[in-house]
Amino acid sequence: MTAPAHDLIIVGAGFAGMYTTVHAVRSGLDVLGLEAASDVGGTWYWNRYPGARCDVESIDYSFSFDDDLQREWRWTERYATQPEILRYLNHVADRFEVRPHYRFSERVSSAVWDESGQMWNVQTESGLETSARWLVMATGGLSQPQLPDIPGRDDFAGEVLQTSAWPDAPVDLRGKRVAVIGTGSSGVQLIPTITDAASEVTVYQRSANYSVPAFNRPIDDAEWALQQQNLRHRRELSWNGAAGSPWTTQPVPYAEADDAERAAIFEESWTRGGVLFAKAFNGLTVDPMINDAARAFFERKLAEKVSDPEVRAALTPRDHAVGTKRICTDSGYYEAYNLDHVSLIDLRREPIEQITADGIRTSARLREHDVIIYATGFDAMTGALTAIDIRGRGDRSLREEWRGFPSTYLGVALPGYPNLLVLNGPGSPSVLSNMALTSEQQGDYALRLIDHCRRKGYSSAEAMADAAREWTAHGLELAEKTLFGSARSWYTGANIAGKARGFLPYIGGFRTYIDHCDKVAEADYPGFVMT
Ligand code: N01
Repeated sequence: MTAPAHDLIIVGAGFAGMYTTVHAVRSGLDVLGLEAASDVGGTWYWNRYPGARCDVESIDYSFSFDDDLQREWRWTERYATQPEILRYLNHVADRFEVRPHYRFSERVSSAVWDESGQMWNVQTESGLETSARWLVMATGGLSQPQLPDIPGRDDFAGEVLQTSAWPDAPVDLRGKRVAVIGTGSSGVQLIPTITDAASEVTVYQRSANYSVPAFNRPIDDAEWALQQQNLRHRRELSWNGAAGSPWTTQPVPYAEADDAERAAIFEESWTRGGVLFAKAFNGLTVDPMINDAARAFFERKLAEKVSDPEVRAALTPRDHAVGTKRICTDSGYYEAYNLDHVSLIDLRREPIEQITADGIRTSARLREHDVIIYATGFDAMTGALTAIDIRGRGDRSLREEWRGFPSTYLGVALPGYPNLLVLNGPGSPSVLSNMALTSEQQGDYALRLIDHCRRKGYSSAEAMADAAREWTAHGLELAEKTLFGSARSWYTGANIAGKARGFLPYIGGFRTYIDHCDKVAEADYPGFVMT
């Protein structure tokens, strides 16, 4: 029987992959990391578009495992820009000697379980073949870009850009007529940053989104000192919270507040910035009455920002409740539409029919462009895994199985795929939480399971189908009690034609999820078969 080349292969060098690599090496495992990009960074490597920033505060969106790192890395803004986060991840890679364990520019194409050898045989697009007892997929929830299937897409003769694969070299938009397709978080962040350079910006919007200003600001020395002083407490709140950040919903129940109090709480939550608006009242994404009040508040804010009533009407979300698609976090998004050279095309009234060599033809007319920017999102949560030909026990294909809704145990383990551990996978809190901390929890959990098997002399661990079915049903049941399912969002697979529908992340809260995971580990892993 051939022995595996490594104890562990980790795919991906973003937050989760890097964390797991550092700790796997510390625990004495022989680790090979494989990363499609030419360097570390994951999401922050690829999404280099102007305006890209995190919508979780920098002090929270950073690793918590090393006190010296937390003290010594000085964030400069409340919400860090993509270049700053990428610098941070490079610093982490240097500081903890991550790179020597990775092979970069290696995109994994297949992973096949070898039953007799109890190992995964892994191949990359470049032809690299290797193997390991354990395979950890740290491939990210928003890493498989999705380009719309518009007739003539490849006929455009001008420049084509994609927010999720933005070039490293500077892009010069000066004097150009730029089209942007997509108004999710990426489009909303990008659009106000290109209006100075471009001679025309035409935004093609299919659905209006809720966007709340970031209220970003530099962190001065006094604020930094205070953050450092409170860091331990802040981290405790984050680890014990529902979304991996110290923020909680406002304490006053909606039903007990009068109109003036409600208005004040909405205002306060608005100025917290971005996604935190959804935390105005407990139950905001559950109770349609509270949600309607949030919507009315939002619409009043929009009216203050956008002067043209027709544009304002088009920018008003009509098809989903507040917070059921991720709220965008912007800096000057709506205000951009007050500029004469920025126009909004409402695709609900005027759908795109074709892309031609010269531009974009809608049902109304052809508009000529020099550049088209796609900000059209991702095949979220499952796309990066189904892009790889993963074959489990008996040659079963993950890609085929996940044509249906993905069944996972704790979001981490998949029945039929022994020794394959997914970090931030469907059925884990992932994108509903602070990914810096979920990555630590997920990496620790994977390594704890591996350690358990090694100590007990097991060569494989596999989730039982019943355990996965129950966990998945539990997640879906929790989601059904909320308003989330009503939105056509990437959370539910609705943004991808033909994708099975259902709420993909675990919505029961970060702390509750950790407790579930710990309970399973402490009871010696019921729901797993170990051999
Ligand atoms: O992608 P999206 P994203 N014709 O799927 C439109 C995180 N993130 O990259 O809504 C025309 O949200 C689509 O329209 P519709 C964050 O979690 C965070 O912007 O499907 N339009 C939508 O407007 C976020 O939620 C930050 O009707 C088409 C847009 O493209 C997630 O990543 C920044 C179309 C896609 O929006 C994804 O955000 C960036 C078509 N054929 C990303 N197909 C921060 O702020 C799609 N669209 C931290």
